[in-house]
Amino acid sequence: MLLQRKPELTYADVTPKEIYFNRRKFLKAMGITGVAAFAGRNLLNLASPSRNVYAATKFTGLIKSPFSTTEKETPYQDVTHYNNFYEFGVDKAQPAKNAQNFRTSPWTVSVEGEVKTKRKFTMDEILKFAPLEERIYRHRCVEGWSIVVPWTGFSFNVLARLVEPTPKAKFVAFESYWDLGQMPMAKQALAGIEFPYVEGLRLDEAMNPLTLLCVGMYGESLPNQDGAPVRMVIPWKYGFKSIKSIVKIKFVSKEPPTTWNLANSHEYGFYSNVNPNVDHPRWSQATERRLGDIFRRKTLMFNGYQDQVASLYTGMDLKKYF
Ligand SMILES: Nc1nc2c(c(=O)[nH]1)N[C@H]1C(S)=C(S)[C@@H](COP(=O)(O)O)O[C@H]1N2
Ligand SMILES: [Mo]
Repeated sequence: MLLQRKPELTYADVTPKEIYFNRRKFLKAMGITGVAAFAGRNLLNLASPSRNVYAATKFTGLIKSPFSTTEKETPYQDVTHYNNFYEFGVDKAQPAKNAQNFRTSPWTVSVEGEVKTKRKFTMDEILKFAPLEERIYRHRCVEGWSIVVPWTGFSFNVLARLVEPTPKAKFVAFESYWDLGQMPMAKQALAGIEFPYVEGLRLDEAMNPLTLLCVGMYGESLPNQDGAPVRMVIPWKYGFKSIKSIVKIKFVSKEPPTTWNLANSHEYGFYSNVNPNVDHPRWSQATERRLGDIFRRKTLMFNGYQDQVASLYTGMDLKKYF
């Protein structure tokens, strides 16, 4: 469902008075206390119950993250109409059109593998894990364009700590939703990649506080074309690592396969850290064009997040492990 930007409303504005004032009592009666109440603070559901309830959710009371850049945000229109989401077509304009009727509710994410507590989580449960933050990140696609987006979410390590990885867990494997009924273009013959879309991170990369489990952007739930209802955002890596519409998260002992590496291992490595000194065979990675800008700018090592992440790669030859 394509979002219209909505004016600021508070919970009280859209809620009948009795419900608003009795809400705390109601939550208590439902047994929803403590952490669960965070979601109540953050969520404002303006949806008609028909299709994607999350796609019409406006978040309130988001915590401002110290990890945010102060650079100018890319216009909402650009970020929602210039997308890579091959399940809905390979052209940048296609996902905004073809994902409109994508059903993202109900939705569950299965968390499995080397963890103490394997579990399936509903979106409602995920939204209650932690207070939601707004994180304004630079995001760079390997094709040479970049954006600055105010994402909504919390560190992935919150989820990881909840399910408790065992000592055997060394990597995390992610898998996207895949259904030819809803995604008729999600065929290898049409898109040139295999489905379901899969991605992976080393466990320490996944646990780094910058690694975001993302449920929204621009203060609202994710538009379908940007990976509703839940995706990853890993700001120091090329965009394709930030897998969309996640249905499975598996903690594993070996480096998991990743979609673009399977498609072309010479062009796409497992790590795929933004690195202006290592060119992609078809695109120089030295510069990038921010959507909306005319001139290109220099690409920064680790996309400018070197202070937070360089130590993850000490002693590694980043030309070899590209
Ligand atoms: N499931 C899935 N996730 C995906 C992709 C995709 O095709 N399918 N494209 C990736 C690429 S190449 C980029 S650049 C980002 C784009 O995210 P955005 O459209 O929200 O800017 O999503 C990544 N996640
Ligand atoms: Mo990308």
